[in-house]
Amino acid sequence: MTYHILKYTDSSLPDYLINEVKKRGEYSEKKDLNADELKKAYEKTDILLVSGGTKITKEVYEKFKNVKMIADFGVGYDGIDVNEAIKRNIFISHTPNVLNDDVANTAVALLINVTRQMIEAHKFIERKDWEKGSVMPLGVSLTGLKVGIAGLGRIGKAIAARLEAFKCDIAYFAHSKKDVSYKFFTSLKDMTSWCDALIIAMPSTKETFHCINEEILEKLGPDGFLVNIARGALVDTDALIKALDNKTIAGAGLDVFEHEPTVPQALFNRPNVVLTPHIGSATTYTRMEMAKLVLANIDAFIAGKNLVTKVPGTRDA
Ligand code: 8YV
Repeated sequence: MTYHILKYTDSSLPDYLINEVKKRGEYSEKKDLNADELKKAYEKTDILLVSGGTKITKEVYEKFKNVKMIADFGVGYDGIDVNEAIKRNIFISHTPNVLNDDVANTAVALLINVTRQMIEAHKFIERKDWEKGSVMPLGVSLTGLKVGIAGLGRIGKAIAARLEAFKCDIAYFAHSKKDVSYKFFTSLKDMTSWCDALIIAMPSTKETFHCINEEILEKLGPDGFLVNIARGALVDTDALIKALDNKTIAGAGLDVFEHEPTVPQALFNRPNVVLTPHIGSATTYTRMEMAKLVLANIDAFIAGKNLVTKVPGTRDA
């Protein structure tokens, strides 16, 4: 049988992945289809190629009557209505583990950037402030810095492992205690009161929506830094902007935003804010590993085998 595979994300996917997918069936991209072609695609698509954050709601399932598999190029599947997929007996794969290192590296890079004012330091030189005899304000050392990691899953653990090398004092917030020696908090509020830097590494769910709100930012306090490499929806952006305006917190390093690719102008040009465009996993190596895992999952589906990395709770072969 010929499989019909549709790229249903606006994010760019590696050429390698696209070329390999083309060898496995008839491939098209939503953005290239006119209304008529899209209608046909709704009828015949077997496999939807999506990426972290792509919205697959009940209405989308209603349109794609014959979809059998959703292959997510990403670890996060917050945009996918997983329960609806389970009801409809649809396979879903994602790409856990292979991106842990690079996402964790991004978190640490953002933490160093905000605490050591790297972007501001770069601008300081370009403005010739150094030449004119100005002095940069002192930075904050990672040595002994109390870092709270919200969510100690695969990526949270990789972040913690790196922070050990920086001699940080590490804590984590999770629902259950893990087999690690870091301080354990069952309350995000309590951990935030304790820490100097809060790193968000939790999945985005209904329960975690805007969990970083005005109250949490107040607990973080005027010497506290926020780093988010998870999902924009975890942070109440308006509350964050207010906290930055009022110096309620010291600064923020953000790789993810509520309405990507739009980033509120109010976050721009702040010496204590570092912004990156969702590049956590964006290295040649990791994107290739993610591509290979997507293909291994598609191949397992085609061969009628269990997926290699299915989304928890979804069906087996
Ligand atoms: C990717 C991600 O940027 O893994 C995820 O959940 O958000 C990222 O790794 C994304 O899936 C690629 O567009």
